[in-house]
Amino acid sequence: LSGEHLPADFIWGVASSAYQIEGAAKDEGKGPSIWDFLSHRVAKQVADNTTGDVVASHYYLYKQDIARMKAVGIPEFGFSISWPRIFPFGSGPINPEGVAHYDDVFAELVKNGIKPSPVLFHWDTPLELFNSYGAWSDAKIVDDFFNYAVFIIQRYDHLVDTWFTINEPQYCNWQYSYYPFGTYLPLYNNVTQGIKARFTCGHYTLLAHAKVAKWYHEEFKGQGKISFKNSGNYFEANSTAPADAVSVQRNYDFVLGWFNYPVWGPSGDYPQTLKDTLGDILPAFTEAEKALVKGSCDFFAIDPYTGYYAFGIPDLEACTSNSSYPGYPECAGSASTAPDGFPIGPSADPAVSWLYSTPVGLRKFLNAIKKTLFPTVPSIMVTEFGFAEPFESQMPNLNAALWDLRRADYYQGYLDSMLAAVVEDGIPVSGALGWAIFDNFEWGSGTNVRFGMQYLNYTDLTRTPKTSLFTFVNWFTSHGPNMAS
Ligand code: GCO
Repeated sequence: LSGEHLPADFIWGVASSAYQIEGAAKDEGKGPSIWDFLSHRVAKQVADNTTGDVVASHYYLYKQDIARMKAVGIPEFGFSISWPRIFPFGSGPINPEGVAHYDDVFAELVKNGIKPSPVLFHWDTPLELFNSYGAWSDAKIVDDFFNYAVFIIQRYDHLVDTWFTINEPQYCNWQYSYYPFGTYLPLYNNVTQGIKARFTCGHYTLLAHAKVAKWYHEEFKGQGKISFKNSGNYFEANSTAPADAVSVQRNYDFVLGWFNYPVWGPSGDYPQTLKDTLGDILPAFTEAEKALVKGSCDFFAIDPYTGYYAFGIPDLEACTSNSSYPGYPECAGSASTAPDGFPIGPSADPAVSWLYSTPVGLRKFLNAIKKTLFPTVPSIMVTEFGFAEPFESQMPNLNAALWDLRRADYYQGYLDSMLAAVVEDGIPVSGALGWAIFDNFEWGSGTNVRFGMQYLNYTDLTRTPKTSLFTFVNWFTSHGPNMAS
């Protein structure tokens, strides 16, 4: 494959999200998000008690970050727009400082020849929407999200080829609306209520996405493509036992089918597995809603994050394909976690862990998506992939961290695997965004977990390129379409 190249219109670059890199959490008119609330709660909601208050201060340092991307030749930057920076209360008055900020970010990217691929929502739900009506648990969120999305798209679409409405709806009721039980926002103290909250959140998330997508294509007639980013596992039967094949399909139904069968399937409805298993816990689409959701994505986007990903709801789904596993068919398996606290799998599932999966797992996953799960998708974009070196925050000195050879090896292997899927298997992969351009706030794991291709000093905010940044960029130099080979 050494001389092989990706298609001429292949998109490559890096991905990020507002709350994880911007900082300036209370500055320049920004309203609070649910994550400002979560990360500041007294009970340790974040493993190392860090918050998104400062992180990389990308809000103030974006010009230098963009200059660095330009300097190494990165052609595309995936970033999310902070909804509460634009609408501090989620709806109603607009914050002019927030708008001016993103005007400048887009202008700086364009000036440096870097394509923006914005995500409208990456989990930082405006806290006011949560306080006033429960955010994603209520149909009102569909119109509030539409109002926000229309404002942003009308303002920036002329600069954008690729829009994302929602980041990883699979985490509904996990990361961006509320925690059903346990440590975060214990709104629900029983499994059924928690599950109902999760699938209600998912329902309104899908409708919110679809309403924007329909408007984008049919009214606004936008010139770009639009989709949402999935997070999901590659699942593989652990044996030839028929029960394992059934279990693998159930896993896919609960992780990817949940949102993508309505979009890419024949009916605009949820998979039968979910309807049979969940009963009236799963909201029902009206016929009009099915028509809205069906076909509402222009391409399939996947973050092949296959760390510990069982939903932990033992009585609802066989989330392991290992029928010989003592816990079968329950999900409840304890994820193993790395020394930095990041779940790394394998847990109850033989699912290939994102962190320690062999790169061939990505090739198999891309084949499964296109050849088995959603054959009608015209193309697939890998919208996040990366490696959290479990020992990086414990390194004795900066140089030890900069030699991130396992992350470099990870990118080399995954990119080769992706190329093989394109060149040898004919899978229509349209892009790849590495996670992440520099270390940042990893949600419940805090800043102790480092995914960056640049090392971030959280005290003086300096960014220092790691070995993996050059491995990542050089790979595209020899295989990519955007740079002379
Ligand atoms: C996710 C989010 C990112 C993560 C990244 C590493 O997949 O959880 O989209 O915000 O930081 O994927 O886990």
